[in-house]
Amino acid sequence: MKLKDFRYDHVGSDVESLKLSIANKLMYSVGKDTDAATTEDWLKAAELAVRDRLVERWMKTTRAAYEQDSKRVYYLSMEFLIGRAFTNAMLAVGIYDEVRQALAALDIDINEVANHEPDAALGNGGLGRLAACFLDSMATLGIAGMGYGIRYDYGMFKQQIIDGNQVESPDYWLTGGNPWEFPRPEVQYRVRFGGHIEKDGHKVRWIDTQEVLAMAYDTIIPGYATETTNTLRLWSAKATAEINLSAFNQGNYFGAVEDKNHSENVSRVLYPDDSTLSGRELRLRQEYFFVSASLQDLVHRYLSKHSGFDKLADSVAIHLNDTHPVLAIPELLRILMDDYDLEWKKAWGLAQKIFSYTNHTLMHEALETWPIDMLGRVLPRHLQIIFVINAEFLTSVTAQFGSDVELMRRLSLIDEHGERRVRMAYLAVVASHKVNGVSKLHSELMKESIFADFAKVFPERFNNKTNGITPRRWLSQANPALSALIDEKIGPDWRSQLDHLHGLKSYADDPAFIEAIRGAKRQNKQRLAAWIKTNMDITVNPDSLFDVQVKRMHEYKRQLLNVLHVITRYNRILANPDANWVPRTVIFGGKAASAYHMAKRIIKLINDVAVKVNNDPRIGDKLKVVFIPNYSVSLAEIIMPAADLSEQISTAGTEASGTGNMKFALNGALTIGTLDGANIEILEQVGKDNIFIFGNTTPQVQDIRTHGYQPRQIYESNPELKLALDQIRDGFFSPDEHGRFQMIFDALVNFGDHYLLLADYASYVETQEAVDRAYRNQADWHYKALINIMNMGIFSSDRTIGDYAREIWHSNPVRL
Ligand code: GL9
Repeated sequence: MKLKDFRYDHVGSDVESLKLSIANKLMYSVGKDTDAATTEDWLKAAELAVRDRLVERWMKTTRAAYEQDSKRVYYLSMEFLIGRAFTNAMLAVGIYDEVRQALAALDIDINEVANHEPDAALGNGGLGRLAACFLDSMATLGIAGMGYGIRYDYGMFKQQIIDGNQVESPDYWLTGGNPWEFPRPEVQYRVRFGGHIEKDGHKVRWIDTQEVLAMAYDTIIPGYATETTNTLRLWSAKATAEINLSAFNQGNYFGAVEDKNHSENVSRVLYPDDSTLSGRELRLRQEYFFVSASLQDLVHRYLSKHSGFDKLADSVAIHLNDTHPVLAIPELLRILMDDYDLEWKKAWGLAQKIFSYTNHTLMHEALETWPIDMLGRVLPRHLQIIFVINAEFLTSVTAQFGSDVELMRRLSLIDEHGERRVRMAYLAVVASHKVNGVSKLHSELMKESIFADFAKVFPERFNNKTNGITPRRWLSQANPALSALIDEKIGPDWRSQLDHLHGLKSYADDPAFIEAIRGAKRQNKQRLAAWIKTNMDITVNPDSLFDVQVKRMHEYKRQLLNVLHVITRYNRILANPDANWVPRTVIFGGKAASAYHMAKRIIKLINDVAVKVNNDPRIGDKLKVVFIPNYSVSLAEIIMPAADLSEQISTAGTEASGTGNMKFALNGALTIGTLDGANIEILEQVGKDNIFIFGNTTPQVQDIRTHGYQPRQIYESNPELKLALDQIRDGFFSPDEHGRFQMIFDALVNFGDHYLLLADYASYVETQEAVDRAYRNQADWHYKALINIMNMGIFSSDRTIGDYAREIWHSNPVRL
């Protein structure tokens, strides 16, 4: 209904209006007096005031997308690692200074309140953070994009370091309420599990199911410097019956709430896994839960504007962020066939036009498969649909390639080795019109390895979309010092046109500008040093080289190689204390999956090495080691701008892309890295003189492996490496428990060193020496930093999303 005289107060964005709004929010929404208001209360009041400035645009975007019948892009992802929203929202609307002044007039420091906002940590690492950057870019580019995911009650666990060990505790991020979300109790869908199927003529009925309700919560996603404002819709599970009344009436209160709690578990907690997934049924249920609600929702939205499904593929694109949402494929087919009576052929034709899929890793453990038994028990109708897809697919392959039993076995959606399992990545490839990798190298390797046979069957499907990062959060918000310098020279437009950074080239020969770049870096290093002092009581020297490796803890990322260099440096300093050492602070951060013992042991080793090095009076400022606990998006915003050196040292061929590598370089850190993932493309942009590349290349790694790699020989023949490894083994860093790191020694020396650390050690240490030499010439170092900054334009997620929109989704911006 359109109300003619519907009026509301348009909220102004000048300091006075904001001040009044904040006061009103504190009073009427938070319900606090200024005397009693805590920092959290002021934060909430300010957030609600800022949120009001988004709502009008949000309505406008939603209305325009509907009226123009814009093609919708649905980004399905199990993870959205958004971080904080407050500062991002103010910068997007362009009211940061006004809010700062309004708060100041109320005697409140904007930084103080902003630092009280909890992170929305609904993701593990790069994959989830990429999804968050993509939402930002879709909104900024005006694409009618909507994210769909799960509203986990508990996000990524909190990491404490106690006695050098990782200790996990739950992250109940919703305790103080979440002002950025709008609960939509009127938007609920039934999601069914279990039961069995029954044939009724040619109709299939799925009956005797258990049900849970999915309720929508909408989060506003502001575009930068545009009115376009999109939605992230997250689903929360609600029991279909509040409590079991008859149990309750019989006095069994706990029994009465048990069922309710059980069914609501499906959205309780994010799986804190990096690639290795414990194949638990709850995870399968989570995946289906959000996919089913999302598909019902988008079909419902489509039908509010159309009758019949002829236009579905023109109106809807569904993107699968990794294999986690792949059940969307059989779910769409089920809805179209069982609920709307479409024929198989028609439904399948639509699906193939609608779905596209991104692969984010080649790691075997991360390629999801589900046992047929489990799938048949939890989702019998979907399993049956998958069998039909497989049969049709294999028939078409036979028609094209003749009957080749081996080929069929390799291509089948069902893995028949041992316990039969469904290969979700294969299902994604067969049903999608486009399949992409996330860097040039990864996209090539994908076609040679996991999808080699599919690349022959569907050569036109495979393509590359190199990842990107949003310059709003990762430069403008995280690094005000550098942003101000850039603004002075080329104006503010780089925030939405990152390639404008090329314009800094005119200042590359201006010593005063290089000196200013150095000053901004120094300021950011002081900011981080202060954080470390306050939170960890460690003093670090801001004039030392900040050498940083922050990312998930994983053997393939080779934090251990970094440790081997630290130990070697320590030994060298002791052997030659009076040499002119470049002082270094080596900073680590990252979480280990809770069941990943080796990764946790590596954390302990880093901390034991830190204790040894930091307390050795002979070392002083020459070397410090810091493990920053609880690495998160908001910590990354402080850490990355402070880095001089960015450690991107994965074994060549293992890191699909990396995105931290881009964030560091954009903030003027030089990379020390292997020719892996997007490092290769960073090298292409900055040139070999402005990056430190070392180690074996992907083909060399393959070669070493096929010719029988002998890490023990390398260990025996390199005295410095041998010393470091022996120290690790013999309790030099763990005098309280000598065998603590035997497993690490064994993995590297006796059990094959799967990630080739020893093969790259010499080259890495040598390249670290080159880093020292370069750092001695500060003017030249910061010149190189500028070359990095200047050439990062291509790594804007706006470029990435522009490519997806043009080449995969075929979507155009909404006109406002
Ligand atoms: C990852 C890759 O490992 C990264 O190299 C890549 O940059 C990102 C985004 O494409 O995806 N794939 C993956 O499973 N994770 C990645 O980071 N893991 C996590 O997100 C924990």
